[in-house]
Amino acid sequence: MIERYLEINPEVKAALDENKPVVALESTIISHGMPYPRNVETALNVEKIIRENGAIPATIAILKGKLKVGLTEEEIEYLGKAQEKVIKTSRRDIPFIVANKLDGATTVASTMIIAALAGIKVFATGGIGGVHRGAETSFDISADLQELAQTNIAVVCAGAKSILDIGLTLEYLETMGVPVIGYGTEEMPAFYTRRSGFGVDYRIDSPEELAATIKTKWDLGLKGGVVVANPIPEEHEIDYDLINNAIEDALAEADARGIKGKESTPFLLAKVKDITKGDSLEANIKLVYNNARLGANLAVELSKLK
Ligand code: PSU
Ligand code: MN
Repeated sequence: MIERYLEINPEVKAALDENKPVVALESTIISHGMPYPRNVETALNVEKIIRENGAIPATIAILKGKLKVGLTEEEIEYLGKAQEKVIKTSRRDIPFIVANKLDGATTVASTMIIAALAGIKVFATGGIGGVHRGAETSFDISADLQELAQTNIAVVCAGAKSILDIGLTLEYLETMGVPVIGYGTEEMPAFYTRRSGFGVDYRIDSPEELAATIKTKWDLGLKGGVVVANPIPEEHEIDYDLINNAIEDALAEADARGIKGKESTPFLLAKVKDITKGDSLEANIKLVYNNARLGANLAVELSKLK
């Protein structure tokens, strides 16, 4: 039944059939997370980095209603150019986009769903969605968190951005039983910065140990994902106060303009980029590369375990 909807490209399919390492990648980061043409350049470089590290990349999107696992360069270019014309697609949007044969850029939540349908275990991205600041009145909590609670995928990210309430995001993940692992750190990274002031649940220092822990979770039937929080490399970090001031300004503007719901994250990202004169975009690109590397290493180690 699912075959009717799912289209896995031959290279990814062969890799999965042979239990070779595959890393899933999302497409909202391409169409809604970065400006053209840096988005396309980044997406292609990420695929290259994954290959250089011994795994096969599988960028995921919905095109003409098909759940696509593994995109061509032309398809990535299309998503990057179309930007907001492609619909940001989270869990709730999938049936509408598919039934109407539309194009959708997949968020962390929907990329996890499609990756799991294909049999992929590792997914690398920039940052996950989370509990937004002021969620006690707005109720704005990303569907990414519920997905992490139920779908068996390890998500390698650079933590959660401080456009979110990092403390509440961690509380939510704890309630949902989602382990948050700091890669080489005891502190939850905050995307642009290595520090956030919040601790992680466990620190792990190698891809081998990471793979062993994740495999154990699933062997035990403990359903759901794992957050692998990989701090941005020091040399690419943005100054803590500088980025937090930019975020405060962006949040104030979003509030004044009544931006909410699914527009919130893309708006804040673009605003922070403008305020930092592009520095936040450079950091964003570098941390995604760093996550692609770790994602590939993790997929390689997982594929070795029986
Ligand atoms: N964080 C980023 N860049 C992004 C996103 C998050 O730094 O592009 C995207 C991801 O696709 C994530 C989504 O899943 O935003 C979360 O959106 P929402 O809060 O509406 O669920
Ligand atoms: Mn939201």
